[in-house]
Amino acid sequence: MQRLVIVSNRVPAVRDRKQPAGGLAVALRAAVQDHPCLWFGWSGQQIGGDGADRALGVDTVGHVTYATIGLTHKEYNGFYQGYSNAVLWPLCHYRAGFMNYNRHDQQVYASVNTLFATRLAPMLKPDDMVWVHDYHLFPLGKALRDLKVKARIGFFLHIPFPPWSLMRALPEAPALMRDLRAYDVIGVQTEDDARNMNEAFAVLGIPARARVFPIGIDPDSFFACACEGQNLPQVQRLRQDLRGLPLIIGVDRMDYSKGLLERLRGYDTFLKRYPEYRGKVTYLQITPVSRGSVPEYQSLRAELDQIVGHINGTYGAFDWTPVRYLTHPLPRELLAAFFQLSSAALVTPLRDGMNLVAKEYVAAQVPENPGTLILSRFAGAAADMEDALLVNPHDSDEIAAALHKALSLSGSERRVRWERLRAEVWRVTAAGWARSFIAAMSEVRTT
Ligand code: GDG
Repeated sequence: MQRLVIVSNRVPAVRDRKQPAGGLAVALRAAVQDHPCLWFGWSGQQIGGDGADRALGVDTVGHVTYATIGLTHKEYNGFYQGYSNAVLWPLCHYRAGFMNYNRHDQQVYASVNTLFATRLAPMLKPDDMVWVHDYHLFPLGKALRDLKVKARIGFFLHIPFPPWSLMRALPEAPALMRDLRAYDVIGVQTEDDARNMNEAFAVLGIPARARVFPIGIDPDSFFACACEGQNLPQVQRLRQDLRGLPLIIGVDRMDYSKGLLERLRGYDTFLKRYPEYRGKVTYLQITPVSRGSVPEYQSLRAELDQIVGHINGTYGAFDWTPVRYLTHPLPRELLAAFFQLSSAALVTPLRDGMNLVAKEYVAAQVPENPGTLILSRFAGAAADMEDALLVNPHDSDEIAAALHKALSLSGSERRVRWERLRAEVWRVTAAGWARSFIAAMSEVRTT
């Protein structure tokens, strides 16, 4: 059995290695169960000094070996906060105006990729399948090839890939595209992303390489989690509090790509335009703070605080809070149970590679009384979830109208929409995603 080597910026924290907490770790669980596996990446720790004597942390759980290194403060700032999160992230989410570009951070980004390659290469065997994840590591494949690594190397981009006319705002874009030639397989989330990336390759005279591998969730385990969670005391308290009135839910990292301000404006418009819902509906927005030291994220938080205060101050009553707004994460089981309790979910990113919350919301519903998904047309998930109420997340009137529709649909209309969405969420799963990417890597001939 060939070994799978996963490389991602973050590696599941030690406490999560038996039961991964979420995101990438959950999606890859199926893959790591089928193969002996080495998982390499950043430990999440910042280390002092210049990193010359940094240690490799090694920990084995079952048949997965986790190997991690720390990053110096300079590397953390330039590679992670700087070039990855303040240049590549906004650009790939079509927000070139939010780019905070400087050459120093770009050099640190390149050097951390070289560092990853230098520490990983000695651990690799020629018949390994190396699977590199996401925008932090665009040049890693090339850095590994420079070190004469012969193993198969694949790359999956979790976030969108913009059109070349936008991507070329990045001074290194042509070099980045050329570096991608080092990968044997390149995967993206949607047809749009593949077309954009392949057009960029074409401009540079590089053969089209990007293929579509949409990511999914583990819907059976998420549904089980949502059902088990119904017995949690917090869920029972929320249910009592609601007194049978509908709950609308939103769950997103605090990120400008998620369309949170626009969504709250949509809810504001909803309460303005449909006053009969005042006091008759509650919106719960769970928004764990993320990347809190990047300036754009700090100003987003201030604006969110302001608009939530505005809505609650304008429409609230002594016994009714229109928006319940949390900025800390909740346990997965509670989240899943809250999804099941909600009549509608607002998933309205301005851009999103896929958006797993949309799929989790569908997976959590019970067939007798499913809730309604309101989904942005600009989430990758929208490509295969046309039975959601699709909205333009910039249009607060459309969000308001969708909320009104979601809360007025008959039981049979909700069930018809949900059953089609359900089929889709069970068709494209995390396990299937991992299996098809690994199958594509296995098909590559090695010399
Ligand atoms: C990137 C791409 C792509 C959120 N709050 C809590 C919590 N979460 C969980 C959700 C979901 C995950 O985090 C978020 O996944 P998304 O897909 O929605 O978004 P990103 O984090 O931006 O992920 C995205 C994804 O990669 C996979 O390829 O779909 O487009 O941007 O699972 O439930 N989990 C817990 N508490 C919270 O408060 N436990």
